[in-house]
Amino acid sequence: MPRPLVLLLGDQLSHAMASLRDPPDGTVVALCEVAAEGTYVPHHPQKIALILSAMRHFATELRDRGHRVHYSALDDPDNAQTLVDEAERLAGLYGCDEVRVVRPGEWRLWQAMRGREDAALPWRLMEDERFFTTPEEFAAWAKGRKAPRMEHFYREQRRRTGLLMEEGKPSGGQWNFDHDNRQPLPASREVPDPPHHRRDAVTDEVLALVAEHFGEHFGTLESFHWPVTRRQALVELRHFIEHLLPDFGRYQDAIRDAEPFLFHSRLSPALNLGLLSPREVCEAVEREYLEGRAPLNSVEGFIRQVLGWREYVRGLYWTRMPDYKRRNALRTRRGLPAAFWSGDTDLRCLRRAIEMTRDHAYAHHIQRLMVTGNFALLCDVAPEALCDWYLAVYADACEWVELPNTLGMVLHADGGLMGSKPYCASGKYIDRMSDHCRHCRFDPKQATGADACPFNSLYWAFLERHADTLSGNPRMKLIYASLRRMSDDKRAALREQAEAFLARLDSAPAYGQGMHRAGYEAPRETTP
Ligand code: FAD
Ligand code: DLZ
Repeated sequence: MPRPLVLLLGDQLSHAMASLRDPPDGTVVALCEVAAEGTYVPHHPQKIALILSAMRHFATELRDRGHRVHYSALDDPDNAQTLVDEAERLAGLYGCDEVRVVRPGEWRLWQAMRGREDAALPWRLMEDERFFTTPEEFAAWAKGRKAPRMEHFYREQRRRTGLLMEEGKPSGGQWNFDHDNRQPLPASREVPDPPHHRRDAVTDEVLALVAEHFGEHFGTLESFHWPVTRRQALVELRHFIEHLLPDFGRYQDAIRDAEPFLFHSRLSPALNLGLLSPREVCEAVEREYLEGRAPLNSVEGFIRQVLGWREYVRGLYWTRMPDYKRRNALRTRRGLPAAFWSGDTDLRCLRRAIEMTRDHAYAHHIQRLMVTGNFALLCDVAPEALCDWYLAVYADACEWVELPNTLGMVLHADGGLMGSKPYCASGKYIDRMSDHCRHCRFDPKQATGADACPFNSLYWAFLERHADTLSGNPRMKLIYASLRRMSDDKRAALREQAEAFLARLDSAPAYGQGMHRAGYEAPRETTP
């Protein structure tokens, strides 16, 4: 009979993990806080606090369910401070003869663990069953397809799962209701406040620990509000369904200067950590449509994100790594703009996206894609610089989902695998979808001159610079035709304006050192 040490990672906090099934007598379940995971990129302090607090709460749940649990705290004197070393140290301590672990969410750990499958103390890697699709199933679907597009994958997923299907046909007669989902948010429309979770002693202790050990990282801790238990995650899900889902669709692409969350679910951290399963979330959302409480455009829009995009990016990640991470189709080389760490920029939209990121470890999808992402794309920021930033700063960040979104969707660095064209846009788009421009010193209607919105000249100069790679793309034909129709003088003026802006753009020192210190104050009163 094997005597395993089951290593549960900080984003594997589900009782349904394959490694917890039918544990032989003497199994030890280990959760290990280690410095290496907190520093391989400078994670936002809220992200670290979320993971450590959720791990500590989950360890208690495991003990309550009768598991024998070892919890390595970050400041345990014997802690080996890397996941592999600490698991092997504990296996020795408890006389275990193998280490069991479910596929981690990042290639670097997968590789390190696979390298130990034949070691004297063997590691057994198991599949992560929390997703609708395994990497093997994704590979079978993608096989032989020249362009494995998300939309085709998504339809297949709908057929496979039966979600939003009626008699073999998509509910409402269409697969996709995106055309209904692009409305700006009227100024008069109020947005419900997110739920406030009770901060217990465990979370308070973790917040203090994080402030002490990771206080130099970018990001504040004061507004920490993430759900750290399944119970709290279920409160978030209920809140989303009751207060936000009906408007999720129509305002999905909207941005508001003063509000970070709008009608977004904020469920990604709970989903990625394992506190909620994607299946239960999709089924709960589908029920709202079936029972007439939410419109189809919202329900389909949400299910497409979770059943479609989320699974699709994971499939791409696991079937394309490690080469995927080295892709740089536009051959860009600029370092990360310093403003990504300091927020110090006159571009109001960029400033607000970075401030929200700093204060909440969150920015919604359109801010990530069309503000910070679009800006980095137009400035030719190198994939590795931008990917490290996104991986560090969001509470939901994990490489399997961050990398395809950043390298593929934002930077088009995978040559068009994730998206058939780059999501580049001028200031006009930001003006249409947000109220930022009203608070900005730049004018989105001007392309050159001292008051012109920098997104405008950057946009045209980007298209001109990358014409060799992009002008043949059928989806970019119209825009390149507009560029060609411009007079030479106008093109030259746009190019000069963009070049002057880029020449003034500072690159960040390594990881924004000294940019910000995350403080932590005594606990405030919170409502349950
Ligand atoms: P909602 O808008 O409420 O969407 C519902 C759910 O759909 C999300 O919780 C998420 O699970 C899923 N989802 C939506 N869009 C995507 C997408 N493009 N890819 C995968 N899942 C999606 N998401 C992460 O979970 N982790 C990341 O590290 C991450 N990095 C990103 C980096 C960039 C550059 C971009 C453009 C997007 C990234 N996303 C990432 C996807 C998306 O922005 C977040 O999932 C979303 O903003 C989370 O907020 P929410 O839960 O309120 O989402
Ligand atoms: C992100 C993170 C952090 C900050 N700390 C820990 C930790 O101390 N222990 C742990 O098991 N996991 C942590 N994580 C999450 C891991 O980085 C994550 O499991 C891998 O990146 C794979 O997804």
